[in-house]
Amino acid sequence: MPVLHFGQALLPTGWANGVAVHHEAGLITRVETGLEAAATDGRIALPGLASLHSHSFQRGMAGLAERRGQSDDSFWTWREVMYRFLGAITAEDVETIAAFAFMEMLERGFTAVGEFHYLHHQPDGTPYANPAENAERIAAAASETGIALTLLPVFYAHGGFGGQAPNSGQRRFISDLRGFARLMEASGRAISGLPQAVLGFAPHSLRAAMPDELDALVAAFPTGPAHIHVAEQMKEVQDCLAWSGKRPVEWLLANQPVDERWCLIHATHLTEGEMQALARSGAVAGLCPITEANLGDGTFPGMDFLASGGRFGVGTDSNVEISAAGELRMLEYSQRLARRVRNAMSLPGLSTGRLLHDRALAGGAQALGRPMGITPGARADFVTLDPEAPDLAGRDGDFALDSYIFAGGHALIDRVYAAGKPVVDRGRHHRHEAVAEAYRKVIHRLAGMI
Ligand code: NGQ
Ligand code: ZN
Repeated sequence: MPVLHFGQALLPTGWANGVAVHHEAGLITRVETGLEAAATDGRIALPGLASLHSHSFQRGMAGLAERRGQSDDSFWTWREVMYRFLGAITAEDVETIAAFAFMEMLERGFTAVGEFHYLHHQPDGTPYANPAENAERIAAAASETGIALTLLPVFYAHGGFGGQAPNSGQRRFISDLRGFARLMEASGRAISGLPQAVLGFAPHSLRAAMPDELDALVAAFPTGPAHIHVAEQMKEVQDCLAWSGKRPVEWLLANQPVDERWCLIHATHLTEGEMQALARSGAVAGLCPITEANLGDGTFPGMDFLASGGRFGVGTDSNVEISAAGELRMLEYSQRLARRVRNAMSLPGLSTGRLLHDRALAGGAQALGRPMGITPGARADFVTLDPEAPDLAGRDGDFALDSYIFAGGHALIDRVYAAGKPVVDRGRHHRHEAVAEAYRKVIHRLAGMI
């Protein structure tokens, strides 16, 4: 049975020295600790984290929406740019861009992704002959790069609260319940060749799915992860109040069986009562700190949510910047800035990096419906740090983890293993050149479309 040795590793029970991890068919079978230092190569191993929320195609427009328009720019004007960009993307492009985004995730601390996939149809809105055409492309990108895929096909039927008609920018997303059932079936086939892939489903938002449709979806798909965007923007809160008399998270908690299988993406704007009820539900708050900052969404009440026992994970969402350490750092800094304190997402005596990393690992695993961490049964996914990096000189354990998250970032990543195989060495994916070259060609063509 193959075995990997690490000088130090972060296990569910804490840091251990002299670690041997046995694995078979991509899964961890046994973890030994306390081995002689000479048996290991001194590297520090972390469990790979989940990017629990990604729209991989948006990686291709990173940097193209940072120019101020004629009126006040907002999330909604960014969305117009995004719709223009996706108008020109072919199925081949979907695969090329996803491969690049997944490769970067692996190079930067993520070994699993939740792809919130809504780009279902051709640019003019006509369905592909295969409803899972683009889902197959995403699965192929996961296969090429080695990332663990949780595919979340998105149900998107309306353009706004109360069943408003979709606009032309949304025509690639739209299905009714029957079309979505076909899409789910075909998506299951699309990922069937990928070991360890998971299928969930995702109503896009309360804007895009009506109450009776949500009920039908929950009845039709009773198991697996359920994700939804909610309460990201104040306009959404106001529109939801006007439509239903309730705020989005309040409405969802009152009208759907929100429990551990659910992941509420963003959940930025919460009253104290909503925040506590969300924490009690056991659902994961899917925070996307870098994207939320980029889009001007607002600040999630992280400190209070943590104190209430709430579960959270992180996602790279728009993929404007892909970095596991960066997401955790942005989350922490958003709280420091808003509350004017230090070590906000932490507990007395604990390392902040450690708390963020442990909680994001657990929340990400729950939201993606897969065991994660350096423990038997989980995929053999490891992110190792370069012990020679100046930022890590004389540091180990939580000081090394804090130095990675708050100082060196992903530049400290050395080798990354996915399902037991080394896919990144000295910070570079083994397919980096080919994946980047294909991406460069596509982006060159698409950049002219905005
Ligand atoms: C999305 N992204 O589906 O890509 C959304 C924007 C929307 C984020 N919410 C579109 N960050 O919510 O209508
Ligand atoms: Zn999103």
